[in-house]
Amino acid sequence: MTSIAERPDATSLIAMLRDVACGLSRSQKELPPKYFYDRRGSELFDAITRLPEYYLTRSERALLDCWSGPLMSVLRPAALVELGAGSADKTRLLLDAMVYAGRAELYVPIDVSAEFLEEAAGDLREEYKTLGIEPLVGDIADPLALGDDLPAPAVIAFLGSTIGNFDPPAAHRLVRNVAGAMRHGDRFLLGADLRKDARVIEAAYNDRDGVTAEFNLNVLRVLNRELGADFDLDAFEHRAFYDRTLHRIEMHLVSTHDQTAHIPGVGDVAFAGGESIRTEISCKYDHASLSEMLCSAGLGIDRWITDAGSTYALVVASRTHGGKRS
Ligand code: SAH
Ligand code: AVI
Repeated sequence: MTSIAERPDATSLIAMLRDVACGLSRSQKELPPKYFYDRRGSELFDAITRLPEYYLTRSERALLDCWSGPLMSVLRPAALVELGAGSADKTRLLLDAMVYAGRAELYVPIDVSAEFLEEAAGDLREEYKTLGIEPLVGDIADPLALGDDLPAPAVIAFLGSTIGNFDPPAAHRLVRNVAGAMRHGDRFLLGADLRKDARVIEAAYNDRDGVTAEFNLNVLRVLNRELGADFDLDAFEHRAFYDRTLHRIEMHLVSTHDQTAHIPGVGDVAFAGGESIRTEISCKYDHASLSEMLCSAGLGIDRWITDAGSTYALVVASRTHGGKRS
């Protein structure tokens, strides 16, 4: 991970080229969801969070509204590290409570969306003058490189149900990385969307205004701009459905007819009519599946907080044995 000023553009382009070549050569073509989030993709995601159908953000915000104060007054963290921070909008509830609790020194938002992160960090510096704000650009799937000088104790937050965008092995790896970076006294704060009526979930990813469809197509716009690809955005359609067995939404871009897209450095990629690219999964959890994942990473659940309808969960976890540094 790097500070914003030193982000490695050439390196990330090579990584993108590799991910795209690899993903589009599979029998089910795939693209990693992290490539949605250029500036426009991050803005579209923020628009999604305000849609009536997209209950996730509202549910998490309601929980944070109630629980940020009580949690922060007990944990009294000196640092808050946030994975996939985005606009850090809901994070302000945590930051306010953390400052009020009296020990706050540092906020470290981590995100792949460099430009958006830089702007969010600038706004936060204006709003929280007494707090250090040190954004890091990086892939949260990589091992967490938190400095030895990170003030203790720290809360590592992973909000928005972004854990759901990682398949189970990758989610397990990510949580193990978090656990590996935690010291005695640090806490992991995870927000996760819970399993529920499939119709409610499907509606959240098929909004009437087509914002999610635009967000989905944005990944092709990113490939066209960054890699010089020639995807015809009018020739792909948004599709999102809930897989009741795997407990996950799958988001696809479906080719409307036989076509070929050219990606310099990758070559020609042929699509049959009706063939799709899977652009995102969004896994939904329950208490058993979350505690199994946390437990296998050496974390135990301290608090399980959910709303009356069990729509969404906030989980506070800590290391069951020791920590990186006491
Ligand atoms: N936490 C915010 C934003 C969620 S959107 C909220 O709860 O509303 C997901 C965020 O994670 C985006 O800002 C996106 O850029 C970031 N993100 C997605 N995949 C990532 C990855 N692999 N590494 C780092 N950031 C990632
Ligand atoms: C960021 N992530 C948790 C969102 C989700 O719900 O999986 C991304 C998203 N995709 C479509 N709508 C929102």
